[in-house]
Amino acid sequence: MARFVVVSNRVADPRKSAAGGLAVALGDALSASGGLWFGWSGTVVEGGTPGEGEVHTQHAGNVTLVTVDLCKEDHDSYYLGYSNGVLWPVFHYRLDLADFDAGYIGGYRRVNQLLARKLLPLLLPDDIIWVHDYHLIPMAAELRAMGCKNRIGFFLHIPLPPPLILAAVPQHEWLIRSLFAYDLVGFQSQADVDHFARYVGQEAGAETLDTHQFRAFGRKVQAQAFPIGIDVDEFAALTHGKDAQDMYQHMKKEYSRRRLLLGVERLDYSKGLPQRLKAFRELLKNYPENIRSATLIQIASPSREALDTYAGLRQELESLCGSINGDFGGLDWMPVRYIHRNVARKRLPGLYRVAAVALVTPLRDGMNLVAKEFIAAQDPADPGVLVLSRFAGAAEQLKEAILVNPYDTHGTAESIQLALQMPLVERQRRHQKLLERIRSQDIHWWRSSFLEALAACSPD
Ligand code: GDG
Repeated sequence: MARFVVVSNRVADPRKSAAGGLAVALGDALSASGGLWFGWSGTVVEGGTPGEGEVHTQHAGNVTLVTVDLCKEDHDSYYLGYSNGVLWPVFHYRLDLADFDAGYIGGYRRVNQLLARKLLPLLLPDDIIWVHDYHLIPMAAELRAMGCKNRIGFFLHIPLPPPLILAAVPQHEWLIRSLFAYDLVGFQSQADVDHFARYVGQEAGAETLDTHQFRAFGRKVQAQAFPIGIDVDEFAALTHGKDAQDMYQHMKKEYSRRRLLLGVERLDYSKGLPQRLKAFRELLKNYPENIRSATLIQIASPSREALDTYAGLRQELESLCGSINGDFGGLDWMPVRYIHRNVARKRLPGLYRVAAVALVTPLRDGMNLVAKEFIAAQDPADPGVLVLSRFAGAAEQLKEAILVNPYDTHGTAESIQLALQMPLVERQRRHQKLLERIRSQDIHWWRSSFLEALAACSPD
């Protein structure tokens, strides 16, 4: 059995329960073959040399975790600058928020080269390599330039925008050319694959060899959708665990006379939080029967706080929550409970289960795992309702959710009202279908279908 190597910006210790479904699923695959997980250590070295970084090795069972430190200059240009100041906003269709500083690309290339240089000597000839996400798009090209002949796959966790949006990135051609150094490129949704196909057709004159295969830049690549899932059984077990049960009982008692609406995400502008709060305000205005009877709990866990756009968003949210609570709240009830903190993973399912409605309304999202976690945590006998943005990758699969356009404040408020009023039989019918869907394409399916497709790729 070939050894499995995962390369991602951050490396998680798969033995830690806080690691989350993706880390556990990759960890399972790594343990099965004995493998290597490689990436940035998370350490930023003040005053270090650009393009250099100390390597750390740890062993977790038969999995080796190898991480590399970054100096401040590399971290700022590779991580804050190019990855999260250019690629994240543009790939989420937010050209207005991109910071096209010409200096960032140098750091992005330098760190990809550094990581490739440190990884190369650790590789065995038969290793199968799986690279993750937008931080590392040129990783295979860098490895190939150093002589690596291994099979290499890539998965993009965020959306790929349409060609005319992608073309706003000054290095768009170089980025897409870099993808052709992989054997297999996986996307979250069919829409992303369609954007890739259109881009390579229009901008690179690619020849489509079959539904999934494209030839351009003198190389062949396979591009396919592999919608990421969750570990449904693990999440259901977590739901019945002590921490989640305690949370459930506590919230059930505290909100015995109210219906709970719930939002859970990293505080990120892709998640549509201001739009959601405005829709909730519209709900209270148009359907005053919800005053005193519906409460929105919004968890917005801190994320990328070193970037100005995130600090601005935080202020906007605090001000919106304040104005809704001021306009509609009373001494005995506040409409919004906004929590800018991380909630322990073991407690989250209890919160999902107590909610009558989950609001998952990103403006754009690669997949959105919160939508799937909410479904997995429900009581099938009395399930809550999922209100889901049509712009989340998950909307391609989760057709039985109430799909909304988050830019349409009035329409979203109407849909939330519909969700609050939905009869039990209809809730059960929808939940059953949704559960079937997240079960049939869970995280294990995602991992094995990607790896099978990668193993089946014919050498170029
Ligand atoms: C990227 C793509 C794609 C959130 N708040 C807390 C917390 N979370 C957990 C959720 C969920 C995860 O974080 C978020 O996953 P999402 O998929 O919703 O979003 P991103 O972080 O943007 O992830 C996305 C994903 O990659 C996978 O490919 O679906 O489209 O953007 O698991 O539960 N967890 C804890 N406390 C919190 O406060 N413990």
